Amino acid sequence: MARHVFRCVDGHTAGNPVRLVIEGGPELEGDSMSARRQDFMARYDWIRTGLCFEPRGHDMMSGGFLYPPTTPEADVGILFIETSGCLPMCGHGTIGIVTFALEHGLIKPRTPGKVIAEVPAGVIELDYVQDGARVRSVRIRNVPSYLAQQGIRIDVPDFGPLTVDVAYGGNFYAIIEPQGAYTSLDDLGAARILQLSPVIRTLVREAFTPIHPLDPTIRGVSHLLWADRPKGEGADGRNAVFYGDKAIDRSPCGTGTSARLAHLHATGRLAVGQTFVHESYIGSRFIGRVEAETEVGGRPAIIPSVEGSAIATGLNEIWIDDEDVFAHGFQV
Ligand code: PYC
Repeated sequence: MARHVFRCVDGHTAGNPVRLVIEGGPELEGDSMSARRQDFMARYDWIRTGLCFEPRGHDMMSGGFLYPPTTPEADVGILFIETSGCLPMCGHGTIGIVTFALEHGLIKPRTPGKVIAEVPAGVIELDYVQDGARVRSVRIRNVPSYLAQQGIRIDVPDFGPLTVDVAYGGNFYAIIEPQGAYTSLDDLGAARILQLSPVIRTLVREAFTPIHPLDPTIRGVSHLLWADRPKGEGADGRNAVFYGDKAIDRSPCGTGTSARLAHLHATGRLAVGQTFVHESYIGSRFIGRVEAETEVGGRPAIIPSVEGSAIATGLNEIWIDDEDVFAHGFQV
């Protein structure tokens, strides 16, 4: 019998789960976090499904592992896992992982208040505010984000036509703004979002395959962002981000917010220096900002930043036992 033991700090960022594995992660091969992501997917995906799917996880489960970075400028390397796969970048995950790692002394930043992290999508800078043992907030200066395609027309059965844009913020997002049969998130409701989103994602995938110009392993629309007008006071926009097969992000989604900032900037609706307070489906918030203009592979892009906070909910020792018929998890 083999029992694989994973010691984790569990918690959440703005309501969405973060499971940071602090012991038990596999050794990975590769000379970058992107190459290690490929190695993890090829040899250890059972760890992701075992930790994220039922019975140890649930539809929204998300988390990651810490690794020594492969580049000397970084303090830490991060590998993300989620029900939808092994993401190039995860914003709510980064905020949670860095918060819990700092609180447990697992990252030793060279400059207090700053962490440089190498993630599969690139190198990101994080500013954090610590108050005693608690990390109060983390601001991610994210990878260059850009509008990849505008005006993709699809016809959604039992719903009607939609025109969607695709933007990159660490993952590729199909962004759906209110139009036609989509009047607002509240009119649509969670059950209908979960029913329509996989159908829409398939239609968008049939129409367009984005490929990152600098890292072709990052390709394809993985997530949907239903954009909406703000609901709460002081917010600038609201969203429901769909991922995996059945998840609506409980946080405003860090990479989704980055993609949305790039989308709004590219369409002349958000200037450099402007902030954008983004509300999640449950009303939690991230503060986004367009930090600078840049380019990626010759395309106009922005550097977005996203600020939020996370809280640990407990330590969790999780066993994956080879004799368990559900060792690698299941989805219904
Ligand atoms: O915060 O970037 C994010 C994210 C991706 C998927 C779920 N959350």
